[in-house]
This record gives sequence, C-alpha cells and structure tokens, in this order.
Amino acid sequence: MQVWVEGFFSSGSALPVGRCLDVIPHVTLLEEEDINQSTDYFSYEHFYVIYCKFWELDTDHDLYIDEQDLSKHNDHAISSRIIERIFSGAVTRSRKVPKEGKISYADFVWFLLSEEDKKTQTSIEYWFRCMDLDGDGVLSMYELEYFYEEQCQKMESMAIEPLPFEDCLCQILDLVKPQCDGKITLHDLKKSKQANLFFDTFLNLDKYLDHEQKDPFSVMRVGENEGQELSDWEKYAAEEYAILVAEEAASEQWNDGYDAELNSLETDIVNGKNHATDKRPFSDMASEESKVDINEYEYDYEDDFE
Ligand SMILES: [Ca+2]
Ligand SMILES: [Ca+2]
Repeated sequence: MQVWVEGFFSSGSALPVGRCLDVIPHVTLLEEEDINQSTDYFSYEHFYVIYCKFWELDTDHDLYIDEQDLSKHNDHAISSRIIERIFSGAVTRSRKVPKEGKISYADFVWFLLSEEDKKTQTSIEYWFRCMDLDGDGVLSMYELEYFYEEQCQKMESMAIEPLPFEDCLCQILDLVKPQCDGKITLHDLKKSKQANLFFDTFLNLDKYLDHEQKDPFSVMRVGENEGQELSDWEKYAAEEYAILVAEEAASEQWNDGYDAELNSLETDIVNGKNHATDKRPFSDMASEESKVDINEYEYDYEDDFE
C-alpha cells in the first residue's frame, strides 16, 4: 500500500485538502475492497491524515518540506535539535544529507508514524539514530544532556521549573535499566517497553509534560495490555481523522450558507430591497469550527452592498 501512496505523490499530483475525500476512495477501491478494515498498512483514513498533515506544512505545495516547515508540526512541539538531526541525513531514506535541506513526503510518513507511536520497533530505531550524535550505536550521557538542555530552556521560557539533568537521568535509567552503566543501547530501549516516555523526555516537550501529569501507576501499566488495544498510531489517526472530517463538513456548511446568502442578496438587489435595515447576523450561519473571519465578511458585505 505504501508503494502506491508514494507513487501517487511522486507523480507530482497536488490536491487541495478538500479534494482528497473525493479522489482517494476510487484509488483505494482499485486495491482492495475492505482496505479500511486492515491496520497492517495504511488505510484510507491513515493516508488522509498523513496527507493533510503534510499539506499544512508544505505551504508552497512542491511536495518537499524544509527544516522550518517541519518545526511547525504540532505547534513547535518537537525540539529544534532533533529536527536538525532529521535534516542531517541521520534518518532519511537514502542515508544521505537531504538535497537542498528538504525532505520528501515519504520521509515525512516515516517521521509522523515515528512521532505518533514511539513504541514500535521502527520508531525506536528512528529516534535512536537521531539521538546517537556520534553514530557509535549507544546513547551516552552527553547525548542525553544535549537534547535535555533544549527541553530545559523551553520549560524555563514557559515559567516551568525543569528537573535538574541529574534527577532526570536517575528517572530515565530507572525506566530503561540499561545493561551497561552510562550507555543506553537500542536493545535496552526495545526491552524496556517505555521507549515513548524515554524519547518524549528528550524531544517532545508537550508529550513529556503530559506524561509527567499522569498517574505513575498508569504509566507503569503501559505494555501490560500490549496487542489488545489500538496502537498509539491508530488512536492518533482516528482522532485526527474525526477532526479533519468535522472541519471539512463545517467549511462545506459555511460555504453553502455563504452561497445562499449571496444569492438572496442578489435577488433582493434586483428587487430594490434595502439591506442596511434587515441584515441577518452572519454568525448565525458559521459553526464554531469555521475558520472564516466573520468580521472580514461583514466588512466586505457592507462595502459591496450598501
Ligand atoms: Ca514545500
Ligand atoms: Ca552515541
């Protein structure tokens, strides 16, 4: 499935977000009838979420994003030192430094899956490579400190007192229980079943703070029910898909209302009716999710029709 997704984009197709819903089902049907039921590879919902997330960042829509674009993901939640590592070639598919400092849609797929589900083998390898600055196959204390330093700076700027690195390190070593002192290996992280907590501590402040606020016993239970419930990625994709569909519906509803309003104005103008006295508040029509600036509409309305 991933093959056609990549092929679809490498052909240079560029669809506005709203069009994805119309086009993709037809492509999906060509592949397999009940493809949405499978979670072994991308379902249509997963594809739609990834593509919309990419579209938001790829503002010039050339199907490539640079460091600055990626840093905007999830409202700058990912540390800039990690973003820098992603663009250094540590995790790009070709293992070369990305051309002109940009990564492709395919690289973004790898990034997003890793970011939203840090418990899978692939994502543990992804973030491990990012954090292994000297590429010696272990995470040493200086590497952890390098990434933690930026988290501390961010917390201080938010008036949150960060845990000193030494204390954070104690917690982390307790969590991961590395076989060798002072060195964390890929094997240690995979075995610990806590890789998501480990990586979020060093690269995603929002998620780190979320973990910190949770009941420690619920954190300890992570991994106990493994395989019995939806993965983090599936939960994320389902939530984001619901939001995107709701936004789409709200925007369509708004547009329909907008068209109806304009049509009625046109009719009234033809009939010589005065709109200054019977103007209907436009806020009646816009839903809460609508991103349209109502004030702007009011301004245009008066300009055009009074
Ligand atoms: Ca771009
Ligand atoms: Ca290292």
